Amino acid sequence: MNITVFTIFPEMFAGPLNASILRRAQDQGLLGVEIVNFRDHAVSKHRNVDDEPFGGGAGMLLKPEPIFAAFEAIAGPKEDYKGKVILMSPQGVPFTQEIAAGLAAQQDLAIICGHYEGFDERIRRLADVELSIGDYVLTGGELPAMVVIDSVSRLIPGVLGEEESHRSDSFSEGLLEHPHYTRPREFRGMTTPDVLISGNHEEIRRWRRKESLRRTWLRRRALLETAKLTPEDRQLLDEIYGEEEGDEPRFSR
Ligand code: 4F9
Repeated sequence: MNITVFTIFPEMFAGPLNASILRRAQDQGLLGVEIVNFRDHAVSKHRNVDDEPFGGGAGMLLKPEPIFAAFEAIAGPKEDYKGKVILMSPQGVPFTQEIAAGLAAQQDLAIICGHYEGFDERIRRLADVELSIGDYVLTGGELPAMVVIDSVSRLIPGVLGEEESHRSDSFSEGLLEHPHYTRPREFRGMTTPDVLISGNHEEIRRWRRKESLRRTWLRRRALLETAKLTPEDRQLLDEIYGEEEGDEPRFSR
């Protein structure tokens, strides 16, 4: 996959792209990332990328020309671009694992990062999809773009190793993960559940599924309404309702 990012802060991307799995994916030729500074495509004398809003008001807005010029110089006319163009914005569709999986099937992605107090409305015409990573305001779309790059890249076949990819992730099943334990078996008086030491793989599987359901019930109840639940899951949930009776959800929304 090739990802082209349009930003006025290219230096922000160096850290995340040069560590760990994303670095390895690029070295293996599975992922290519091109960071384009759209200030380089500004034509005005001072290479302005922002201007005052028509109608007045505080703050500056990103101008359309540098972003359109940068996109067309790198990717060609929008009509001919084969990939998906993503605009990071707090007004976008909430980004989910399902959207990440859809994007991972693309050969090319372009990501436009807004900055400052906002952007000219006409910039939206370049985008196929506008994505938000959550309901908080950031200084710009750069960190959200890196979140999208990270979550999409790890879904490209071959990017995760055997071991890494066999883990069932939180959300890919629509549930939170069960608790995990490693050595030492006892740490500062805190013990590991006996079932995990038992060697009984069927009991371990059932315990993990139940604790995954319990975590989801206690922390993110709404996820259970959309999760794919088997008859066994419903039975496990009945046990959990009994065990957790009267408990207010901890960390729930
Ligand atoms: C973008 C916040 C995507 C959340 C961009 C300020 C943003 C954002 N998700 N906030 N610029």
